Amino acid sequence: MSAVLKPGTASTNENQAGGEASVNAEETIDGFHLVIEALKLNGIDTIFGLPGIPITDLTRKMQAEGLRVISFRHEQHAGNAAAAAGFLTGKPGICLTVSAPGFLNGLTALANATTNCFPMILISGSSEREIVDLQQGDYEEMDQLAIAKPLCKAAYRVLHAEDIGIGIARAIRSAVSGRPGGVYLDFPAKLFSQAVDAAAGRRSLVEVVDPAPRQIPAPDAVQRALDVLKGARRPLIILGKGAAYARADAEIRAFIEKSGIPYLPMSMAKGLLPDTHEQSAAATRSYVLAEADVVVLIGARLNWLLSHGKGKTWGGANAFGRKFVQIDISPIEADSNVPIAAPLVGDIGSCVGALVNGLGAGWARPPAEWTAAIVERKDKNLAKMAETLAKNPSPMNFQSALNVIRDVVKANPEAIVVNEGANTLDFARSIVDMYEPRKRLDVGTWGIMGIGMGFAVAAAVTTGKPVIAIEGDSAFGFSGMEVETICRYGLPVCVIVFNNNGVYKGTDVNPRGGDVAPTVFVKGARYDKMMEAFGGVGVNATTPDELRKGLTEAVASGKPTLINAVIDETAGTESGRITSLNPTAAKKK
Ligand code: FYN
Ligand code: ADP
Repeated sequence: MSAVLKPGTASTNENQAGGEASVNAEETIDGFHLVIEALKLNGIDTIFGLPGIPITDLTRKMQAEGLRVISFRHEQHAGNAAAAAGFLTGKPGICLTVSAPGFLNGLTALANATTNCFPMILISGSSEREIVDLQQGDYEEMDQLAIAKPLCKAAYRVLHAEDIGIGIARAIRSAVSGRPGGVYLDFPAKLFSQAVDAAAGRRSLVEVVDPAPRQIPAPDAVQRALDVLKGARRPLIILGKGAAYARADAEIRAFIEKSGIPYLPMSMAKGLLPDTHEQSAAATRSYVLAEADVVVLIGARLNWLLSHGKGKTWGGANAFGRKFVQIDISPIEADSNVPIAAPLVGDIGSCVGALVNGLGAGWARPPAEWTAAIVERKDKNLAKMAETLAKNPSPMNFQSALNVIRDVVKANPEAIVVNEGANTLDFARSIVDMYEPRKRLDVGTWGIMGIGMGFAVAAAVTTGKPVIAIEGDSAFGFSGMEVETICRYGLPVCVIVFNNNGVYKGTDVNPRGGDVAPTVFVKGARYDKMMEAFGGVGVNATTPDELRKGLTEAVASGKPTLINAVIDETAGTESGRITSLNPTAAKKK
C-alpha cells in the first residue's frame, strides 16, 4: 500500500522540510495519505484545484492514488467547478487551493456555493499557526479560518494527523446535510508530513453514514398544506433549484400531474419536467404570479428573483389574501419575506411524496377557468416567440442565434447547458427549452458572472455528456483562460460566445473622446482563436447556418470548441431584463 512510506522514499515536497515525515516507515502513514484515504473512503473521486505551496505534493499523491485531479488556471474556477459538481452529483465537490491568495481566489466560489445551497468543500493549505497567530510574517500569512467563517456554512481546521478523518467527516456532513452549502477546511502545511501509526491512523478515518438524512415532515404540517391547497381557486407551483437538487423527480412529476396545478420553473429547475409540458406556465410568468391565490414553493426562496413575494409582480394590492405553502429543508426559510400560511419543513422527496398521498381520490383539479386562461396566454406568447425566432436578421441577434441552440438542445436533451451574461442569459432562459432535470447551470442566486468555464468543466467531468456553454462576451472574459483547461483534458465542451462587442452592447461612446466607453471591448474580436491556441476547434459564425454547423459538429465530435457568434452590436439592453435594479438605467427610462 503506497500510503505506507518506505524508508528513504519520503517526498521532497516543500512541506516535508519540517522533518516530521516518518523515517521508520513500514508501520506509519502520513497526513497526505490520510487525507487521500479519508476522501476515497467517502466516495470522493475527483478533486478540482490548483497546485502550489503547500499542496503541490498532495495533488501528485492524489493522482497517484487514483483520484482524478483537475487542475485549473485560477482557483475561482476550480471552486466554481467544485460547486457545480456538488449540485450535479449530490456529493460535496472538492476544491483544493494554496494558502492566502489562492485561498482568497477560491473564497468567492465558496461563498457563491453557500448562497446557492450547493455542497462544496474548499480545502486550503495554510501557513504555520504559531507564526500566523503571532503575526511574525510567514510566507503567505493569513488567518484563513477566521476569514472563511462568515462566508460559508461551516469552517474547520485540522492540526493533528489523527484528526484528519473526523475533520473530513465533519466537512462532508456539514456540506450535504440539511440545507447544503460551502464548507471550509484548513490544513496547515505541517499536517501533511505528520506521520502516525498506520493502523491507528486508518482506524481514525470515518466513513460518513447517511450524510444527508431524509427529513420527514410532521403530519399536521402536511395536513395544513393540503387544507390550504384545497381552498385554492387559482393555485400555482413554483419549482426552484432546490427541487432539482433534491432528486425527487418522480415525486414532483406525480404531484404536478396528479394535482393538475400549473407550475413555473425557476431557471435551474427548468427541465425538471420538460419545458414543453402542458402544465408549464413559464411562457406566461407575469400573469400567473400576479393572479395565483395559492402558491406552493418547492425548493425556491422568495428572494429578489421572485420579487420577495410582494409588490407589482405579485399583483400589488390585488395580492391581499394570497397564501403560500413553502416546502424547504431549512426551518427558518418560512416568513423570510412574507407570511407563509403553511410551512412544510423536510426534504423535498418526503414532503412532496406526503402531499401526493394526501391528495387522495377526492382531489378536485383546479377550475378550468384558471387553467384555460393560462393556456390561452401561454399559446399567444409561444406564437409570438415562434414568430420572432423565425426571423433571420443580418447580423444575427440574440434570438436568431439562440434559435439554433434551442434546436440543438432539443436534439441532444442530455446535453448540459451552462449560461451566463445579461442579455445572453435572459434570452437563453426563455428561448432554450430544457428537457431533463439538472441540465441547466447558470448565474444563480447572486447573478454572478464568471461561473462559465468552471461550471462547464465540472459538467463535462462529472457527467461525460456534451456541454454547451452559452456565454455573453463580457461574462466569458471572467473565466476565458480556462479554455486551456478544457483543451488539456479534452473535454466535450462547446463554448458559444455571444460577441456584440461589449457589456450589454457595443455601441456606447465616451462623450469626451479618448478612451473607449467603459462598456466597450475590442470590436470584431475573434474569441475562437483562443480555443485554437490550445489545439481546440475555433469557429467564427456570422450566420445561423454557420452556428448550427459548428455546434452540431462540436456536439457530435466531443472536441473542445469555441464558436465566436457575431451578434449585432446594437442588440441588447442594459442589464437585460433586470434593468430596474440598475439605478442609472432606471432613471434614464
Ligand atoms: C418565458 N417566456 C416565454 C417563454 N418562456 N415566452 C414565450 N415562449 C417561451 N418559451 C416569457 C415569460 O412569460 C416572460 O414574459 C418573459 O418571457 C421572461 O420570462 P423569464 O425569463 O422566465 O422571467 P423574467 O421576467 O425575465 O425574470 C424572472 C427572473 C429571471 C428574475 C427570475 O430574470 C432571472 O433568473 N434573472 C436573473 C438575472 C441575472 O441574474 N442576471 C445576471 C446579472 S446581469 P411575461 O410573462 O410577459 O413577463 C447584470 O447586468
Ligand atoms: P431558486 O433560485 O431556483 O429559486 P433557491 O436557491 O432560492 O432556488 O432555493 C433553493 C431552496 O431549496 C433553499 O431554500 C434550500 O434550503 C432548499 N433545498 C435544497 N435542497 C433541499 C432538499 N433536499 N429538500 C428541501 N429543500 C431543499
